[in-house]
Amino acid sequence: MEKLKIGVICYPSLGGSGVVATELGLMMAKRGHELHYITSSVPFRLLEKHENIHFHEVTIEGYAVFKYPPYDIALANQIARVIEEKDLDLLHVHYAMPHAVSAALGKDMAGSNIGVITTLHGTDVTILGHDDSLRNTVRYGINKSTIVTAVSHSLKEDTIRLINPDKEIHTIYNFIDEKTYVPSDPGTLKEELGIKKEEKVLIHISNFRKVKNIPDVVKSFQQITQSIDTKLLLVGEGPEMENIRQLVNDLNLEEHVIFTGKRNDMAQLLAISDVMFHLSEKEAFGLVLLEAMACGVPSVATDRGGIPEVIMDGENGFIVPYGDTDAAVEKVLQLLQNDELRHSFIVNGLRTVKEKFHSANIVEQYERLYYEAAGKS
Ligand code: GMT
Repeated sequence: MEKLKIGVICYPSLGGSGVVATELGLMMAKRGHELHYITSSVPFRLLEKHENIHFHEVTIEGYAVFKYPPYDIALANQIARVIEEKDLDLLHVHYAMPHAVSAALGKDMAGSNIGVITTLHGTDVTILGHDDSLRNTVRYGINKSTIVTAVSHSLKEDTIRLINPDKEIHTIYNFIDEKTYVPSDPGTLKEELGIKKEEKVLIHISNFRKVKNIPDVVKSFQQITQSIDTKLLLVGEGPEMENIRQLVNDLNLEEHVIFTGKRNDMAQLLAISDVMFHLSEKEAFGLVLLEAMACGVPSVATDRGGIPEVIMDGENGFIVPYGDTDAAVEKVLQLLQNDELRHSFIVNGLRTVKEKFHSANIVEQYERLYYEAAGKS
């Protein structure tokens, strides 16, 4: 089949959607397609040079006349330029706002009729779809797309309920790079982080936003650490960081909670962890839960959004009702106190990663849509 020239628009550093956009691009590039990232900065995994991957930075001057720099317009301008100069076959837009709207404008500016695939990742619908001032714009961006995908059935249903777009929505699950996310030898990381060999480790990885509901993680952990010698690793950073630090201090947990900040050695951090702990209010998929599963770490997570599509309750992890910290404590303790149970969850989880979320299978689903959007199927 003819190889395609694909423009990719994403947030290079905002959590899972940027990771998925980058990993998908790397896998498409390996299949011989030419990828053109049109973003505000180079996504982390693309900092080193890769064959078939190119980067077109979106820059914007801070003119005094603007209260807010018009990034969406600068992005549309760059999209139009790249469509023309590189003769793109299609655009793949990750996260609807403002990317799907900028893509529609850029395409129009270039006088082009190339296909646009928009992948919905979560908060572009579940938060922005509740905002009266943005809902119509999200719907406009979706309706202007040639093909729309969502990262879980739950997000597809939320989109229909909140946005009611004219377009059909295809569910394509997220995936992970199976070479990076594998059970591995923890080496000396536990000691380096000041954790005793016999201590158990709970891990939470996120961008510290309100929807991640980290206060429930910390409050539950306080009870857990009273029963079992445990450390809590809080990995990442974000707007809620100071509030969480304050809560940790108020609960006198400073000795037990380790704030690692942003890290690039996720597989190693997971290698020293016993349970992944996520009590989100909203979560369209929960990429970190899949990363943990692939590294042999079962999760205790809430019944929200797409989480139950990743975690099968009682099989490869535990699902607890959102806000029910007693249930969360009970399930974590079960996993920490019962090695046999934890082991069976690990085995089932590794099977889930292979059977339900295998990258080759997911990448093929996207590739089929790429050819369809490019009119070359
Ligand atoms: O909320 C985040 O963590 C960021 C956001 C993003 O744009 O990366 O995450 C969303 O997309 C991820 C990748 O598809 C999903 O794994 C997350 O569940 C989703 N976050 C929410 O829905 C809150």
